[in-house]
Amino acid sequence: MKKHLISVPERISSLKNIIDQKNSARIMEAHSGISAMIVESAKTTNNRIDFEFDGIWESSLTDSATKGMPDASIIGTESRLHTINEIAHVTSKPLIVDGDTGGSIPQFEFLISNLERLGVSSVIIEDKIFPKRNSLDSSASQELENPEIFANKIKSGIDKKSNPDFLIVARIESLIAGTGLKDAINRAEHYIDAGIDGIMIHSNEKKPKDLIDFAKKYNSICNKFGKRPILVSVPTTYNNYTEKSLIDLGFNIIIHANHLLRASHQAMKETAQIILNDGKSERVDKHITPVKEIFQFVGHDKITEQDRENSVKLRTPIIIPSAGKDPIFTKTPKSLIRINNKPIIEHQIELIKSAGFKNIVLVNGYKSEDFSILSKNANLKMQIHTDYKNTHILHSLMAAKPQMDNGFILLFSDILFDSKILKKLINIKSDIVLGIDNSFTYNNQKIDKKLDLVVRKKSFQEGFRSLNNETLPEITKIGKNIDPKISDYEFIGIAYFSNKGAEILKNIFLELNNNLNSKNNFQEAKSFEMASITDMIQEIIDRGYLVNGIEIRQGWREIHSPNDIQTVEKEIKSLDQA
Ligand code: SPV
Ligand code: MG
Repeated sequence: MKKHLISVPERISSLKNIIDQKNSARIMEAHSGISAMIVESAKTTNNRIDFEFDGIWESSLTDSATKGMPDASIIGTESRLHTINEIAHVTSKPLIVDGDTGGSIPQFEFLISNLERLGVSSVIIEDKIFPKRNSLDSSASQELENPEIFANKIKSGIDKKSNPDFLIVARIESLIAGTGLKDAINRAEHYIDAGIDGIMIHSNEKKPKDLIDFAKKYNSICNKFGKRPILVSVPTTYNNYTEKSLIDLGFNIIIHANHLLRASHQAMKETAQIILNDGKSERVDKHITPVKEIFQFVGHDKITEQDRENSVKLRTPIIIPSAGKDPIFTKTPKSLIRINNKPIIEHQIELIKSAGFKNIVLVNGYKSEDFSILSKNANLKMQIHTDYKNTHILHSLMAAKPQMDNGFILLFSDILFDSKILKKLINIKSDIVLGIDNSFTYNNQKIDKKLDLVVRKKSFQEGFRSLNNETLPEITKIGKNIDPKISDYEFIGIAYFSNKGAEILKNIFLELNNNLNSKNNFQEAKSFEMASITDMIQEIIDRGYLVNGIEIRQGWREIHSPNDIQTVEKEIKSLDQA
């Protein structure tokens, strides 16, 4: 599940913003990280409009019950803050916290500063005496606080809050304690006068006549003070009232205060019972969430994905074939051409390291002694390809055959690239993946070389869907002699071979190497000895193996001519200045 990032001040203001915008908010209870994530991810559609809950209620009843305790001021502030923190960490919607009585003034002040620190949008405190009893228990004795004393607590809270958008709501318990509507109105006046941001009028009746009367009178109560604090309802017992009917009565916040805890209690009880009865758990499978879905929901998949990525990075070498003499840069091996006074290979090593890879194999041949300047590089292994004069790049690559057991990444010696490309390649679950770019199809720049062009498989469905990130193109043709008009991409000189992909490559290479008939006209090359890597990839495709491409849009440069050096140096300079 996606977790959105939101700053603490933004989150505090988010409830007020919602009410300012639409005058009402629908709030759902949560008592743990996972239940809060369920609230946050719940969605429905009505008349093509999407609906979600506007925020989360952190309830004293359900937080206490989750800890196996009654809701009677037993679970302390520290423990409640622990739950709130857990919820705040995995969600981003507004949080409203049930502050019980708020305790003494210093305790209330401590609570407020902690709630603001955690990004909570609102606290509701009830005008009962500590230790309070849950309001839905009509057998409990409900003792009310003196309204003046409670109003003083409100004033201290308001002085204490540092963010003006943090809403302090006073919860009137007159209809719970049986002191009636008149007492409720009197208390409302005290609390509004004290500067409260909202009033919650509570009732545990199924037909809450006094509560409805209070709501109807609320505007006229407020008129005297020239302001209308928001009005809050918790319709647990009068739940035949729709949110809309309560909003029509003037309520701004509707809180469904305990339903997820009650739902999970029922489901847990039934599940435990069935397993106890059956002596096995098979029968509950259809009633419970599959482990895989829980993994996905709490982000376990991301962790295993990360682990896989790290271990692939540790064991996958990057092989850079750089043995031949370049037809343009004839004086020095291509890898040692300097860009901003540093050999390309050193730029490549830096990029590879920054992507988290540890092993680099450089195959050299022509002027191999010149590579001694790199001997201090701990991550770099040199592989000599002695027969570089009579062979081409495929044979240089295959000189590193012993390093291919865990798969490898092929990197051409003349490519500078965005290090994210390497990460992208290894995250594809395919055995042979080529980095491919389609910018040549719309780049009008004059191209002074023959590109390694790529054609992808076109399928019947393609007319109906556009190609997006999730669809991996399957490569059917690759080479320099393909007509650009029918080509879809250019191969960027970076490819991934899994251990299975490397096995396919090694076997075909071995077979061709031992087969005298293959020596002539191998794919686009004059002979197998002079084969390029794209010739070999075409051979792999022709033999029926799957070769995929991953679209890379820009983020790489090939150093083909002295002109390219100037361009890249300019680009690096402008990046450094930016
Ligand atoms: C809670 O959810 O803890 C409340 C609402 O305070 S009630 O249970 O109705 O008192
Ligand atoms: Mg409560």
